[in-house]
Amino acid sequence: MKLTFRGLIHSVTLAALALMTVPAAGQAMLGHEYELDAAPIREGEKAVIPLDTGDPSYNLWRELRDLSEDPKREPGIINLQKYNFGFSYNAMPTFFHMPVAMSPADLKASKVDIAIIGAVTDMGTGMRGAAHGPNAVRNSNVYGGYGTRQPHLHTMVDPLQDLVVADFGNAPIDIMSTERSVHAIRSFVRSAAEVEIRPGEHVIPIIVGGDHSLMYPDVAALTDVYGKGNVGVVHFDAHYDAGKYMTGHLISHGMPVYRLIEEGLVPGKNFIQVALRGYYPDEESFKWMRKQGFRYHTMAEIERRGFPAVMEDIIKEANDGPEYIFISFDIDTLDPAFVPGTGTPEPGGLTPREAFPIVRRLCAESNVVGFELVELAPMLDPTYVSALNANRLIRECMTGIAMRKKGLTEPHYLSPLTEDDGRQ
Ligand SMILES: [Mn+2]
Repeated sequence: MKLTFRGLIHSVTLAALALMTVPAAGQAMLGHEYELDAAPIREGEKAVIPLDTGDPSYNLWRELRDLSEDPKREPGIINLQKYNFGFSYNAMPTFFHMPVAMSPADLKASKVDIAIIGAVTDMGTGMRGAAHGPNAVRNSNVYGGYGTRQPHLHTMVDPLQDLVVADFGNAPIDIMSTERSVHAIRSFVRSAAEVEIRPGEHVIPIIVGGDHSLMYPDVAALTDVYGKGNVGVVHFDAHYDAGKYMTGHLISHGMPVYRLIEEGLVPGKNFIQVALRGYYPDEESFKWMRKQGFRYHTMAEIERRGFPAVMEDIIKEANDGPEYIFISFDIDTLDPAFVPGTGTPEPGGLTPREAFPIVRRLCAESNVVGFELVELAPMLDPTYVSALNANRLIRECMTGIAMRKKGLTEPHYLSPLTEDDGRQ
């Protein structure tokens, strides 16, 4: 009998099915003579291994160090740099070499506009390594000095001079558990965001992750400050991150969007998703997103219409919703050519020249009260490019925030000095 390729596949499939239905005696041959969930539980053994809440170290990771033992000082940010100027690699590696704040009292006393927070979670992703994102960003200025003006050339605005920016340290994390960490992260982010530096004006937290499970506590913290349902999310990501559950877990880097909607913190209509591509979400999930009122801009739409047109829509939509905006930026939004250092790379993404202006413009042209940069996994990138792009995305955000505080909120403002050479 002549066996076609298709016929061969069919035969193999039938053979596999036959093997799957062989009687118990035949299963030994496959090594499946036992069932994995039927291990005997004998006296003294535990069917489910619980947490030992009586362990004295149970909450050690979230216990704040007693600062009263430190030398007495007035509240305010502390500059750790010794010299007036120095190359980046000679500086203490705080975020952008900015001073540190040890407590909310320091943020308040120094009227800190932006508090940058590290969050070393990576238990919520299959490909670990995002826990090293914060320190990679702290070390991501390789050239250039500190202590001098570094204006953003497109706008000639220097957020590090025009704003008070501080490194607020890292959020408390139980590195064994996403579930245990999220509530502590929420409290930590809230402790910064609730500080009022001028009447009606709060500290803006920028959270550097860490995996995307952070979106849940980060947005929740802002709803604690601004009210449930009052914070919209512009979510840049290759993936929609609205899975309901996986292997019984209700929070991971694939589920924060669903959690925020399920718990009523952010209505679906206040989600704007950008850069979705690859193989997920599936048809049913897209239908669910439409039912929730999501506004989404996939790479398919960007392929058809071009990024500039889509960028205008995103800005309009951000200003056609709740009063407060949070930007959640998964670094896998960028094409893997620019960010190989991430756990779920997806080809065909945005270029830096597309991503930078939309982040800057959202921060200048809409009321952004928080930003997160997540999923940077520097150990997956032996080069410097992933951290460099992460650094620049955060700078674009800070530049936009500085522009807004200076009143430069006109659509797509660029400096007349640098946009062209002045020839008529
Ligand atoms: Mn994500």
